[in-house]
Amino acid sequence: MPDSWPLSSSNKAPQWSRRIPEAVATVASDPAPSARVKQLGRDACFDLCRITSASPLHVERTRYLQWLANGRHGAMQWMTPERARRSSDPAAVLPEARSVVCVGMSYWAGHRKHGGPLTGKVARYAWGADYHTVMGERLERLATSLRDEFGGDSRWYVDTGPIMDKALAARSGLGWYGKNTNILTEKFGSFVLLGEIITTLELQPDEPSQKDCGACRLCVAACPTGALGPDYSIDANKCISYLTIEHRAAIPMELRAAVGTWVLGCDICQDVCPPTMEPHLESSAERREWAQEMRQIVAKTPAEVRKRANPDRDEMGAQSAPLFSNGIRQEFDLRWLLRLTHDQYLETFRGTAIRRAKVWMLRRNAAVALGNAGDECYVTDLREALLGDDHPIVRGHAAWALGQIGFRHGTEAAWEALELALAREEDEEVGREIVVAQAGRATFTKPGGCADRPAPSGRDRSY
Ligand code: B12
Ligand code: SF4
Ligand code: SF4
Repeated sequence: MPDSWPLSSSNKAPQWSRRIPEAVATVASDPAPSARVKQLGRDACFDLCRITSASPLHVERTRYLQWLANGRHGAMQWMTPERARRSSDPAAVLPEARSVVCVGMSYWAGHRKHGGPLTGKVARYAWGADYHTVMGERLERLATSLRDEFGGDSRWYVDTGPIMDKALAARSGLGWYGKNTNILTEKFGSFVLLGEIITTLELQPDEPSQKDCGACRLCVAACPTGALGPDYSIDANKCISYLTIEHRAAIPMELRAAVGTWVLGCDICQDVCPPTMEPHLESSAERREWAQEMRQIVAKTPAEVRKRANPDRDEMGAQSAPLFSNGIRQEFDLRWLLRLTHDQYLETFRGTAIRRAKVWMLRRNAAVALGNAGDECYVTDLREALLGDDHPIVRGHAAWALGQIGFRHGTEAAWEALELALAREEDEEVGREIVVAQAGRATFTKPGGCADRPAPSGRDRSY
């Protein structure tokens, strides 16, 4: 029990809060406990805390089922109609549920510092410690405080179970649905991770936000794979985040060029979002610089967003310091990643959200990024992966990357490596990848190379 109790002059919790049986604890009619709940949310180090009822999310359920029926979930087999039904009803996980306390934690950790062509980019949410752990500890603390002060029963989630984090957050007014399909908040934009406590306490619900994206559709225009529809929906099959983290197979060939040098997740549709970036742009010079960068991204300029002038000025998000207490990993040396061993993987990524991707997937992603970086100096590394990696998908993607480099520069060593590998390769699928990669050779007519030559599958968004 904390020292101060806002409703009681005696600084003690009212006795009724302890005597009320768990399932029927009600504090709804008096708005003060809701205010106290939010205070407890702040005490538990959440940046945002709002309340919604535990009633089912009918509209969202219908949209979710439709989304699944359209196959938008790709190969995320765990996303089933049954799960959609459960996820859209808090009572499915706690039958006596009355309210949901929605929380948000900003994960802004400063502007991205671009390390150059040899590095692969990591999405911001994974720059530090695993948010499931950091937020999980805080949710546990908040749930305990709620039980201690008001009684009741509860369950908490932070992307850890069948519950629609975004839909609940939107209904609580914590933020609103953006066309990039993330929840945008007034203070931190969409760089906010979400969690919630489903509780039997009956609390005064907050109103949803009245905000929306209006006529803006920058994220839709900027997404390099065309994954975002104009109707607030995403096709996960095309999303780089899905392809690099969730997709446990070969990345479709026609999407590889668009993946660029992302090796884990993607932030493009948030980086271009004005309400997301505005809170983090502190001077008019920064705003101008951002606007210029965004114009480049939307125009699909292949150049990396340039390094910012004064990276040290960047600040952490309000309550997110523990996420980054062991340092920030926003990019990886691609050569290192391409050779990543299981031991290195376990050691380097212990306690991070990066572990969601398997070790071979990170090597696969590194191969794609090296192919897209397209520099001849990577041929030796890719050759080694093509001839020696124990995972066929990594070998196949190394072949693709060599084909990209060969096509761009006419690098003889790239063609030789492919030829040698074809003679040795026993896996049929890898053999096919090699043959496709070799096809670029026939169309290469300019020995000596031309760095400006577009990649064969290009950055065309017509797929
Ligand atoms: C599956 C999943 C993914 C999938 C699918 C993404 C998606 N947008 O659903 C993939 C792998 C692609 C993904 C990627 C990312 N994810 Co994710 N992901 C999830 C997860 C586990 C489930 C989401 C889900 O149920 N999707 C299914 C669809 C049907 O749900 P939906 O988007 O809510 O669909 C709604 C809209 O389409 C809307 N809608 C449809 N029509 C209309 C019309 C109007 C007018 C309106 C308003 C709405 C609307 O209604 C639908 C139903 O509510 C959640 C955690 C959770 N348990 O909720 C995290 C979660 C959504 N992810 C998160 C993050 C951080 C990311 C990434 C940013 C990571 C990264 N940088 O790489 C990217 C963002 C990509 C993107 N643009 O969305 C955060 C988002 C936080 C936030 N502020 O919104 C979540 C909430 C995790 C968390 N607890 O913080 N993710
Ligand atoms: S995360 Fe990247 S690929 Fe996915 S929708 Fe956003 S911009 Fe497109
Ligand atoms: S970029 Fe524009 S359309 Fe997309 S989420 Fe942000 S405000 Fe909405």
